[in-house]
Amino acid sequence: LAAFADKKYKLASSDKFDDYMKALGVSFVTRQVGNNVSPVVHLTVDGDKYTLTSTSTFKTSTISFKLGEPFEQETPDGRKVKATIVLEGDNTLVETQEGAKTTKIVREFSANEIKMVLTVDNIVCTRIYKLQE
Ligand code: DKA
Repeated sequence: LAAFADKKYKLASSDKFDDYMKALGVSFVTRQVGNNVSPVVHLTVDGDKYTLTSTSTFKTSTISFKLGEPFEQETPDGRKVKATIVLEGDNTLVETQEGAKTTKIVREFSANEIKMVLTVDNIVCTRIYKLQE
């Protein structure tokens, strides 16, 4: 995963994100903002410590974690969840968020993009972040 660190990826496409947010009870106003911002994602790796930062005009949110170690996360819309992130293969981070609902967030890194797949209930949302040149 270190190969993808220190690069910036910007949201380029998003499918079913409004449905995903609705299923999580995100308010109308916050959904409008969420639907209209293109965050920039940035990963840093320091030994066994990973930091994922998402920056947008709405909010900057940062999570720091070690693989497989549960941590408290506040989502950009303000939910507090218990999260665990594991590495699958050598380029995919799989996050489980436990809160009022359980959410799975898969981030697959490749040379040109991060493919993010977010699942809650029966809703599968796909967001593609493209490498910023
Ligand atoms: C992303 O990082 C999406 C993360 C999902 C956050 C839940 C809802 C946020 C509402 C603004 O691309």
